[in-house]
Amino acid sequence: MIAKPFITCFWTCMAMFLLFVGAGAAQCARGDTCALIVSGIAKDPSERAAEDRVVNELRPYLLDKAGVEPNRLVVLVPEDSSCRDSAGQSTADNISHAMEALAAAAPQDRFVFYYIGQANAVAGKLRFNLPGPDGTHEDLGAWLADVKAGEKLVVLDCPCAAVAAKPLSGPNRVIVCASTEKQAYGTRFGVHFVPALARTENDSNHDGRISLLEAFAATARGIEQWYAQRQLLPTESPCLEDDGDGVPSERPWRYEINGGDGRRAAGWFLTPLPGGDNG
Ligand SMILES: [Ca+2]
Ligand SMILES: [Ca+2]
Repeated sequence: MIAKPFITCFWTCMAMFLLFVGAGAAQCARGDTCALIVSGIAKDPSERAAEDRVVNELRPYLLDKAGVEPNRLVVLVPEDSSCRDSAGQSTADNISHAMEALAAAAPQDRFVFYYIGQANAVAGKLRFNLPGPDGTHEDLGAWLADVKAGEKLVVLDCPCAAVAAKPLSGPNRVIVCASTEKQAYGTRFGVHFVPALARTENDSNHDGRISLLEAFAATARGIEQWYAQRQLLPTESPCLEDDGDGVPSERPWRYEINGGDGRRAAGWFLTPLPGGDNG
């Protein structure tokens, strides 16, 4: 008789194998978007539930609205996530494998990395709190360097996120941080940001599409109002870096007046044009 733990382990390994084969088998075609969603450890069940809601909303947005092919989207979550049945486990090793599988994207492609979960800053390094060993922003930087997609969007929906803004910044990159370097509390960024990506009233320049910058601006307003309504001092100040100098701005929507960050995000759309062009 075969022991039950062996059978469980066998099917777990098979599921992981199929996940990564699926991710790697059909690499991005011309002008496509590849995406990796990683949910790290949550500090309590209510934070876990909030993170799962964001993952559960972001995944269909990417598949249905942004036109990401199912085999070009990888979702990794911890064991205690309610999304676990349809996702791999978010260990540093699995993130590395997923990045490798998606790395062969063409220069015309775009890559989206979204981290949501706990993190902390130790000795100037942002540490993503993952099941098993933590990952650092240095690990993420090395993985990103191998991704050949020409445009990269990195969303760090976690405490102390801006610690990673400078080391991860670069040409053709938009780095979205849910918090400044000193803000060490859990973030609510994704709860506002993911719905904002699809909310038509956020099309503030009335061009028929919601840019990354428009969604970011709506998110910053939503977070400010959330704290004001509860008469709480905000513990998170979202900021965005896209001009390559490594210094993020908390008001990137003022780029036409102030210069600096915001211009690239204003031209970044996750939803393709009717003809399929991302431009
Ligand atoms: Ca618009
Ligand atoms: Ca900047």
